[in-house]
Amino acid sequence: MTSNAILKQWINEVSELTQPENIHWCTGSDEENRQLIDGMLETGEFIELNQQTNPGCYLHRSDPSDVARVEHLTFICTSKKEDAGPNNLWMDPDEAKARMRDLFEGCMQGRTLYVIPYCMGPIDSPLSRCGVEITDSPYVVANMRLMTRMGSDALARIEREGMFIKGLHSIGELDPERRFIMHFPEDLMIQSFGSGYGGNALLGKKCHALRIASYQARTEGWLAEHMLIVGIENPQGETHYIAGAFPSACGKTNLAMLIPPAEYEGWKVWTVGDDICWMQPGEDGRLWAINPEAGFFGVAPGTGASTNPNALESVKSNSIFTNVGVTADNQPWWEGKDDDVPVTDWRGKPYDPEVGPAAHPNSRFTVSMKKCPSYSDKAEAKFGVPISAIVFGGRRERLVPLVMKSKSWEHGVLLGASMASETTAANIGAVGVVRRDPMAMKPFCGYNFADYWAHWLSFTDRASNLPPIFHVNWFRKDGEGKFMWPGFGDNMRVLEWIISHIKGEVDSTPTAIGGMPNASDINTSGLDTDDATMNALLEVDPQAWLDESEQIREYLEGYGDRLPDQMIAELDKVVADLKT
Ligand code: GTP
Ligand code: SPV
Ligand code: MN
Repeated sequence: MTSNAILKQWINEVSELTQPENIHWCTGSDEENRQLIDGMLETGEFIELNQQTNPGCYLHRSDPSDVARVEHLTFICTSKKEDAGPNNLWMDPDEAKARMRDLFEGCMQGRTLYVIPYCMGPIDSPLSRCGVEITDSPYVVANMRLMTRMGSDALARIEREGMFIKGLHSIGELDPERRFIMHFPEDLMIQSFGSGYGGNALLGKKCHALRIASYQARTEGWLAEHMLIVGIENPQGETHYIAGAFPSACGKTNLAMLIPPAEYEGWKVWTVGDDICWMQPGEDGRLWAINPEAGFFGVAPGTGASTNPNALESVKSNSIFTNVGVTADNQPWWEGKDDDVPVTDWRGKPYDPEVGPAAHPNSRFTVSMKKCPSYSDKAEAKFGVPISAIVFGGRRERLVPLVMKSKSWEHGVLLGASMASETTAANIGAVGVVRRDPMAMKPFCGYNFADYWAHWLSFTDRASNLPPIFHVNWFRKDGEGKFMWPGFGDNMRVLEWIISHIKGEVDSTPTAIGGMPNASDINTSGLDTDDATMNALLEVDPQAWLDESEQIREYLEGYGDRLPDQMIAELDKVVADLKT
């Protein structure tokens, strides 16, 4: 139990409403985890994988209708609709609470109510924030144990500080018609019903660490972002930390743990975070960042020895796999893993390539960050790491160059706000459709994007030594639909250019849309990418950018009077330059 009266009272209220058979306060101990796993093996929620080859690894098959986030059922419930903005679905808080009350009523009968105290960020960091998730899903408990600092230490901090986010979750009947993910930022509260999957159910992740945290960050003067944090150490032992925002399933995990190409002897890559970054100005005027998470909930398909060997190594043991296929000797398998042959698909049916892939495109692994060979112990640093550069990027087949540098912080904010990307399987809905995804936060910003951009712009007054902002695109395709840039570990070549540029070792050529590298300054030795391809990857087509700028303008104007004037002023400058 707990000495915190508010927590005690809330648990009582929720258990009266949901009527669970038992209440279990999670401590996070190994013994507790063992018991949870044994229970799930009995109910079939966990399937044991080959314990010789994959010790401590289990497979979970989610309901086939419950395989990704549900943006169309995710709401921001602020008292004023305008505060949620055109970027969010909104519902009146009273109406939302009444609806959720109906859904939660009696929903835990015959089930155990788990109380999960958790801390987002290092347990002793002043930048960290705590929450309590109530759930009736042992799968959620097992995942939260890997993804957050969960259990007794977090509860002790909550009791010390008296502050926590209230997250209430039930899988309900997993009925897509009775599924809602509601956020009440004014009450620091989350309510999620009817899904057991990822961002819908692990409430510390997108619901707390992005939607609620971004709302808090705005009033408190910091940033909660959908960003990886990676440290690049050169052979002289100097490390630069880069924060990168790419939309869901667009390469954050891969970039966070890349292995540099053979040409980069003596360079090291350190993984601080792969999905979420909380940043705030330090006394030195730089932005300092922590990763609020403790684990990876990574996309499985495409994770292989040539693309992401560090991820592959991380998930050899003590990992949860959700919706992957299985081989004849009971090992987890997904498209892009290796040459093994799956016998069972993610639904548990005999694998038939005619029917579909073995692994669901949004199948995932869950594993503690500490298992990653490139894990940085700076992930536990109380004040985080200083950020040398911010990188935005999307999945764009055409137009957007491999890399460019913003002209100023304000122009960088425009670059972030203008981001667009092809949609992916991380959300239920159409895949491959280009949509605006500012700062990779379209599904995750807990308030009006216009106010969010104003908040970003305000950092020129908050921090004297802001990092430069870059934009990258690993996903350009040629006429035959093939990726023009090798990507993955070779993205190191672009990161090296970014760092050299920050250090003043290489120049960029100013263009209307930003500073472009000289092709010869990007190290391509050992690559078979020819000069023509490099030039195409770095080319700026003024007419196409004028068209793009018009679409950006139309999008930004959709935010009406609340849009900061500076955004249009920056865009006007780009357009004027494009015309000359
Ligand atoms: P979320 O966890 O959904 O936020 O995704 P993420 O941004 O961490 O994406 P992740 O690194 O898991 O990559 C998603 C997919 O993109 C995987 O199938 C990768 O194999 C693929 N991918 C990642 N980086 C690259 C790259 O540089 N080039 C290409 N072509 N594909 C990439
Ligand atoms: C994303 O969709 O951006 C993810 C996976 O990182 S989820 O946890 O489902 O949000
Ligand atoms: Mn993500």
